[in-house]
Amino acid sequence: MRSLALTLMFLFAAATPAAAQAITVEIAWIMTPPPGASEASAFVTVRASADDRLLGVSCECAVRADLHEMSMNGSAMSMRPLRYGAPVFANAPLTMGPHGIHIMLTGITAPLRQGQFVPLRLTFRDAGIVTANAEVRRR
Ligand SMILES: [Cu+2]
Repeated sequence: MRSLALTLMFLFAAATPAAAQAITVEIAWIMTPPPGASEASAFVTVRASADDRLLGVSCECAVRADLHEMSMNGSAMSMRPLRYGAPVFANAPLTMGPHGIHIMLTGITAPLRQGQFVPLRLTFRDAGIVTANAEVRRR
């Protein structure tokens, strides 16, 4: 009986979220797509108080939001999906950019206008869902 109680204690401990994992969104923006475009790229810079992993993104502004990474394929840049997400280390922010990791918004559901703010839902392995208000801008 005693060992069952201990087991249960461990189970509850495991089910409790890691103490106050804090995510700070420092930058969040969406590159203004050309008129009529069905795709856009979004970028965030996030800091974590402990190692974490960005597993996925969603946005009401698009049918799909995927994590991509640009890489050199011979002499051409190409992008590939980050199937296992992107790590965020406690001592280094995750910094996205047009030539690196980005969020690919596919199937834009309404025009993204310059100056508009659009919520991005970021799902982290430990911190859970964090909403980032992304500004639509050129650069
Ligand atoms: Cu992409």
